[in-house]
Amino acid sequence: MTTGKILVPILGDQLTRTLASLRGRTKNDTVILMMEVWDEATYVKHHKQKIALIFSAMRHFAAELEDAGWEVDYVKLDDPDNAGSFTGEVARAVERHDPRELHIVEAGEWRVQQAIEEWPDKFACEVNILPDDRFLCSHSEFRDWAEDRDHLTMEHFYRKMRRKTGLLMKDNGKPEGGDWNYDQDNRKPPKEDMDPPPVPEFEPDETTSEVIALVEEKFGDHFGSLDKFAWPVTSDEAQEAADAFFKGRIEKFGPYQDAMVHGQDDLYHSMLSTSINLGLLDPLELCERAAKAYEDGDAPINSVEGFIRQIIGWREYIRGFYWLHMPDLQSRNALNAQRGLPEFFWTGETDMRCLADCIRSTRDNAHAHHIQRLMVLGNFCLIAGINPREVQDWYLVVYADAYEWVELPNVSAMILYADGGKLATKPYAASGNYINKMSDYCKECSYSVSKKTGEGACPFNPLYWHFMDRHRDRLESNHRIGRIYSTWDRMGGEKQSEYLESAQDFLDSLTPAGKEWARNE
Ligand code: FAD
Ligand code: DLZ
Ligand code: SF4
Repeated sequence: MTTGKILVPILGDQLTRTLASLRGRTKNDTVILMMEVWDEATYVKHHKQKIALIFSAMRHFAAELEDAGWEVDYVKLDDPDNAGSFTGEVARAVERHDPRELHIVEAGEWRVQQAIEEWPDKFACEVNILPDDRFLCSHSEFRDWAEDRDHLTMEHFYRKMRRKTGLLMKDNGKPEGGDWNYDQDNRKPPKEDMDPPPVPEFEPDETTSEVIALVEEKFGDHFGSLDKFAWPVTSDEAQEAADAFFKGRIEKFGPYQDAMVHGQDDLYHSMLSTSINLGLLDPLELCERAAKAYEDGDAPINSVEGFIRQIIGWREYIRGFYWLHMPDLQSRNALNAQRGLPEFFWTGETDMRCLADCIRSTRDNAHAHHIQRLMVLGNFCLIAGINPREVQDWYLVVYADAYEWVELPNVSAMILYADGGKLATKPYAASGNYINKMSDYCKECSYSVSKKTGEGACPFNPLYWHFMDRHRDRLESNHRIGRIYSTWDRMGGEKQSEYLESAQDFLDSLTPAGKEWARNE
């Protein structure tokens, strides 16, 4: 019989003071374990800002817990005895502390959860794996909802979450404003004189600066730049970032959600995903604040509803979808896309101005906003037929908010249709016309968006038809997209050949990237 304390490992994306494993614990009976481990930092070659953000936020969180009187055993990456993995570090901690029990909140990622589920057999103490109740919808609730449904329509799930939370709901059970969804008001193209207030930037303090130096030293060959590191790394800073959003940007969040402007990386987006995913901000509290902004007349319903839908709708749905379809989701390739990811995704060196701008923002900020991820980068990968595994790796590496539970469904199912259509009712394929409508990219691009084929034509134009043509068997019967084939047929053989040859010439000109960018293989 051990007389030890309770060991509470806290993972890098569990930085929440009310975490289930901390609730109800007493300070004199608990040892908190936090670990910077080589395996997590290198299973893909994460953007340097992503590693710096996670390590800095972890170190700040540990310091806050210590200040509050908790015993924290913090293992740094360069500790010479560091075992390099969560399991190895927990084994060392079990030896050091001889705990009577170990309490851990389930992991966000399937890969890590598999390792944790082996702990009860590996360690002598009792291991308690607790649900992550920072999410509104548990795994079993999502499974129950998904059961017997042919199609997992997000809108239906979202309405269930609206009823469950009461957000934007009237006493009579009807949605506030009369509609569940105000997307029709939220597709405004950018205006010339848009001037969103700046997103707060957080100057690296001593802890962050130390971590930045560590990342430069150990992960110097990883993608991305640390020069503009300005992420919130504590819950106070994250609150400040949220305050700025609710004060200056939520009002126009809705209408300009899908707009893109060259060189303007944030527009009216909240820029809160890194803080939400780390656990520094409570997603439900943010939604309650948004609902209050509507009640107080500070923001219109279309902006507030749009923001709430992204969080209690999309974010929760994506997580449920991930756990429902793992591990198969990782290897799905319904459209049999086999082309390698082009090298320019890592260098940004392309004449396509839209892609170059999105990749620049990604490299400099470890961020690109939703419509850039979906309709520029994602749309390109879809219609160019890039292999899903390479696209998944890229998205997981490059964004500071990327964890597999949220990245993988967005990439595999939302942008690539690699799951065969369980999430999206149709592939999000678009020609240059869409990008031209929603951005100012095309005006100064060296390609011409109005030119459909041949020299100088926007590559999205022929690629779109090449995609439609090569997947005709699968897509023609899809009621949301099938009608497009009558347009294609009306073009006639000569025009069709021009499209297909232009697309093929472009695809043949692409240089594939080496695997070493994403993985240590
Ligand atoms: P806002 O535009 O202000 O939206 C508010 C919040 O809604 C976000 O902070 C986020 O928490 C949530 N949200 C919005 N859309 C989604 C979505 N599709 N899935 C889950 N949550 C959503 N988000 C991540 O957090 N991590 C990822 O790795 C990630 N990968 C993506 C990959 C692709 C291909 C696509 C299309 C989207 C991805 N997203 C991901 C969703 C979305 O792009 C980001 O959450 C958003 O850009 C973050 O910026 P923001 O905080 O300013 O978001
Ligand atoms: C992403 C990441 C990185 C780069 N490093 C660490 C780490 O060293 N220690 C840690 O606790 N967490 C890290 N993380 C976040 C984890 O990958 C994340 O907690 C799991 O993926 C959740 O399943
Ligand atoms: Fe992108 Fe085509 Fe527009 Fe150039 S013309 S910015 S490649 S959509």
